[in-house]
Amino acid sequence: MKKLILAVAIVMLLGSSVQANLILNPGIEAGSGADADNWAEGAGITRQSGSVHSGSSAFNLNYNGGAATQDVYLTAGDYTLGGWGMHQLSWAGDVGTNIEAVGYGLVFISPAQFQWAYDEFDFTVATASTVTIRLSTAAPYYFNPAFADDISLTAVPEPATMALMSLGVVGMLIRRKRR
Ligand SMILES: [Ca+2]
Repeated sequence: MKKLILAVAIVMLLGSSVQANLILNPGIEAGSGADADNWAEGAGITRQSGSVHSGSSAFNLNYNGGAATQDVYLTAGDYTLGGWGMHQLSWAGDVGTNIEAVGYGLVFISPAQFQWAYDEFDFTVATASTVTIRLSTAAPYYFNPAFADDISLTAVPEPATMALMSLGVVGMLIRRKRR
């Protein structure tokens, strides 16, 4: 029974390692002043501490159409890109945060004023390549910036891989019992 619990723990550990976040500095915590580590900031984009989803820093994406970007090398497969967005405009619907995998799609987050909201989308990379993750303000209005925090890019574990890993662990257990 102990071995079975161990086996389940191993499979869960392997599964979670497959789903590790591929974004560096995903919570915009690391950096120096307005400059966030691992991200390239366009004009007016700042790492700031006035409005955050978690921790002590997040991106202010400003209102001038600029963006914060990070390039990630992805092998072929399915991925989920998500994150948290917030904006300061008193009406929703046409202002918010774009979280984009350039060339693959984006999710537009437009909650009520000052409310943080999470959203995500799935995309498929056909051949291994470098993909640019881009955070920007949608339909910017003067002095009504949008914000972004806690960006997450994870590989979607293939059911076949998970099944094979489980079978392998069960096989090891059966062999041990026979000895
Ligand atoms: Ca943060």
